[in-house]
Order: sequence, then structure tokens, then C-alpha cells
Amino acid sequence: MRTLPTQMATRLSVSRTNDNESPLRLIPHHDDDNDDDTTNNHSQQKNKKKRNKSPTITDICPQTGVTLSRYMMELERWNPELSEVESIFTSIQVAAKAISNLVRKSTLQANTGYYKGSMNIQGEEQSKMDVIANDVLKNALNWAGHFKTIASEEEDEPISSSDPQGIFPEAIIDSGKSYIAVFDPLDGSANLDSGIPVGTIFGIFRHGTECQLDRQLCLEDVLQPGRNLVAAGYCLYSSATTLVMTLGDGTHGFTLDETIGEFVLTHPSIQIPQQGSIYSFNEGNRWEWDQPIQDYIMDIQTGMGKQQNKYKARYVGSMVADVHRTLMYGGIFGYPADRTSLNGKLRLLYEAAPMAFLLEQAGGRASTGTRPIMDVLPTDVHARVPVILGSPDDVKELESYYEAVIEKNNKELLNAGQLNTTDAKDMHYA
Ligand code: FDP
Repeated sequence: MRTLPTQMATRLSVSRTNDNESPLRLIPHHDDDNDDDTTNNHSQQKNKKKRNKSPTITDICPQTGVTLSRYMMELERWNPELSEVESIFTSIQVAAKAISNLVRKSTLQANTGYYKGSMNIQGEEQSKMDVIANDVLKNALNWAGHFKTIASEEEDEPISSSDPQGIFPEAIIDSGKSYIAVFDPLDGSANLDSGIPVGTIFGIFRHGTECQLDRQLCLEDVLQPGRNLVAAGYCLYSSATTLVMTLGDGTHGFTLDETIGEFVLTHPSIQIPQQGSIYSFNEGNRWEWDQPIQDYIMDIQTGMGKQQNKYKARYVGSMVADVHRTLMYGGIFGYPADRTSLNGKLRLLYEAAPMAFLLEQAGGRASTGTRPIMDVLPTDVHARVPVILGSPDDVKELESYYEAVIEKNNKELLNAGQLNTTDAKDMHYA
């Protein structure tokens, strides 16, 4: 037995006091810990989000460390209601390993480029690897057996398990299936053929009880705000393959140890720096951005922001890579609204919301510029949303630029009698 390396040891508490005691320490209970969790009603989920009990792990094998499988098993032991989530993560990590392997070999196996004439519903060309990664994830999730519905960037519509034409054959329909998976199987795929890092983003929701009765309701059930997420994560395929996940009790990072074929806990309880000095935006869109974004970026470039230091620019163009760096080093990432794309580019359900959940759980902030991304209700499976996320002080500073403009506009409209106070509070920047 050995103790964790210092970085980990400071973050994972050990509280075994005698041999009869569990090696796991429970985090303090929240008032709602004893709430009846049998209902799936969305409004109830929103108001009474239950926090999981974190495992604190002491006995660590020096050769393998804490694997993701072990972490999930320990978690389940203390949160028996998470047994299905544990097996969902087993299938996700299998898919992540397979996609990691396929990404590395895509050139050798001639899986580069696009399928001729193959477009997704958003009119974007599908690369071969987009389609392959989508199939790998669908198969893995099918095998987990807990999903009634999935929604993917590469599928036109959500797919239900009760649809014989869908991915899940009729034979495995199971009324116990109560989860929804949303994912972008290969984010940043436009970068793939040049060897630039790409990733997979996923989110897990619960179905509402109404869905048991009607297949159509199951499909509509996909349209939930990020606040309802049960779990979220991403896998970054880069110099290392890194899986970062949250179940609503901190954000934890696992690195694939290829020698043993396991994800190993390397970044427990990630905390994003309170403030950073890196900004990550596609500046090619600069002159189309909302004025508050233009002003903010100009200020942090010239040292006129709150910190009075000049920020560095870093932009990979793969959301997973840009968000991962932001999580590690702090700073701000954004794909904001602009004059031509009023909701920006990134998709709410399977890109922005899972990332927002991960960021918030790491002490960060995720905003549209005017409101938390986690509160935005998707109007459509592929709906887009402006995304600003990162260190809390940086994101708050950017939001203050929007607030100043909205306040000024609202004052003018209120004075002219064209706005009432309630509308003014909710008004979107325009
Ligand atoms: P991609 O189109 O390559 O899948 O998800 C969309 C996305 O990549 C993000 O990963 C990335 O942050 C963004 O688009 C990059 O868009 P721009 O090329 O417009 O900067």
C-alpha cells in the first residue's frame, strides 16, 4: 500500500480511524440527502438536486493507482442508487478507449477525410471519423442497457429504444431503462486530419416518469436544461487520452494508462484558478461579435481589464482541447453570439451544457454572457447557444460588460415607457 502523490493526497481526504471502519469518508450530507429519489419529475429534479457521496480512497495499488472502474465501484458502494450510472460509465470508458485508438490510427487505416455527400442535419459535412465514433458510442451505450433515448450531433433526431428502426433493437426494450444520453462523438473533427487534438463530449439525463407511457414523450424529454444533468464528461484525445467527468460532486480527471488499458485518477477534485491570463476565442469573428465582447477582449489584450495585465491568446479550435486547457490553467474560453449567428456556433445539449456542468463543478463559471448556460432550456436537440466559460472572475468580468450595456439600454427604454421592469430584468442583449 502507498499513499497518493502529494498533488492527489492534498485533495483526497483519508479518514479511516480503525480497521473496522470503511476506508471511505463521506462528504457532509446536504439537507436534501434524504429526499425520496423515486420520482423523475423534471421540476422536482431541478429544485431538489441530490448530491452524491464522494469516495475517499486509501488503499491504492502502486502499479495501477485508482482506476476509473474502481472509482465508480466505490462510488456505487456509497450511493447504491448510482448502480446504473456505474455501468453506464463502464460502457463510456470502453467507447473512449476504442475512439482513442481509432483516432490514432485514422491515417494508417485510411479513415481520414469526409464521406462523399454525407451531411448532418446542420448541413455540416460528416468526416469518416465522425460517423465511426458515433457508431462506437451508440454500440457501447446500447450494451449498457439503461438508455431509452439518445441524441447525438451526428443523428438528425433523438433515437428511442422503442424504435425498431433505431439503434436499439426491439428485443432489448426494457421498461427499466430510464436514462437519456446526449453526445458529440468527435468534437473538433475538422482538425483531426492535421493531427490536432479532438474529443468526445457526453451528458446523461434521467427520463421523466411520463415517458413510460408514450414514445413521443421520451423523445421530447431530451430537451432538458443542463441543471438536470446526472453526469457529464469529455474525453480528450491528445498527447495523452484524458477523461474528465462529474456526477455533481466535483470534477475529476483520469488519464489512460495504455500499458494497463485503464483510466487512472490523475486529477481528483479539479479546481479551476479563480482568475487566469489566457483568452481563447476565434478572433476571425471579432468584428461580428456583440460590442461587449469586443470591448472586453480589447481591454484584456491591452492590460485595461480588472487585472491590468495583458492576456495571452490560445485557440486550438477543438472545444474539448480549449476547455481542458482552460480548466487546467484558468482564463476564459468563448464562442459568443455574433451578428450572423445570434446563438453562436456551439450546441447547447451535447456541447455547452455538459461543459458548463463540468466547469461549475470545478469552481468555474459558464454563461451565455447574460445568464448561466445550465439554466437554458433547449428548444431543439441541435439548438445553439453563446458560450463563455472559465475562471469565475474572468467570466464575471466579461458578464459585467453585458450588464453595463443592458442596464443603459433598459434605462432608456423604461424612461420611454417601452419596457416594464420584469421584461427589463430578463431581456437578452440585442
Ligand atoms: P468542429 O466544427 O470541428 O466540430 O463543435 C464545433 C467545433 O468544432 C468546436 O469543437 C470548436 O470549438 C469550434 O467548432 C470551432 O469553430 P471555428 O472553426 O468556427 O472556430
